Amino acid sequence: MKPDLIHFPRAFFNSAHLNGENVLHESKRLSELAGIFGDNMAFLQMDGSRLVYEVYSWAPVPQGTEGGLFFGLTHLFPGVVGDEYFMTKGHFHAIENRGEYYWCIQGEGLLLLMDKQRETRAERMFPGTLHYIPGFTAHRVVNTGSRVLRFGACWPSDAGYNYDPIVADGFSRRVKKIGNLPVLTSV
Ligand code: PAN
Ligand code: ZN
Repeated sequence: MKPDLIHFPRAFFNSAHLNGENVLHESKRLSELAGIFGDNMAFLQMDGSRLVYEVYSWAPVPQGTEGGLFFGLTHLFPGVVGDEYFMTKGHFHAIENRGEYYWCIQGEGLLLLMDKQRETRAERMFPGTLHYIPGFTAHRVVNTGSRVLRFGACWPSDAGYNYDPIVADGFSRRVKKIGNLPVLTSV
């Protein structure tokens, strides 16, 4: 007998969930984001166990495989540290020329994109927006709304992460809540 050629799917995705074999779940709490926000006094007064974001990522091939793709779903919670909105840590890719797609599923925010010359621009995110992140570009998402911001991502399986330049120097712009509105400020 021939083996069955019709397989059950290996992963499942909808706007709020990503499940399947080899789906990793990571939680990022405030205490793990020390040094990322501008107002350290405000940071130290907050509960470090507060959840800032969760990432589900599906690795159908081993990390580092050339030619494969990874898929992710991030839930970024609303909040501020001082007057700065909650945001992801942000990174360049370890193989710097690797690009990525993000798309917004729920909520509202800004995608910060910083090139190697530290020029930062932002793209508005709201349900249905699709964002192409070119290589050599650090990327960070900021939740400027009052609901959970959910976004999808797809990136090469050999891209990796380089957080070091962000931990050392941050982005060249911050997103602050000023008069209840998001403002892109220079640092
Ligand atoms: C995303 C991010 C995810 C969390 O999957 O890793 O949104 O952001 P940080 O990694 O900056 O904490 C991605 O960009 N992968 O390449
Ligand atoms: Zn990335």
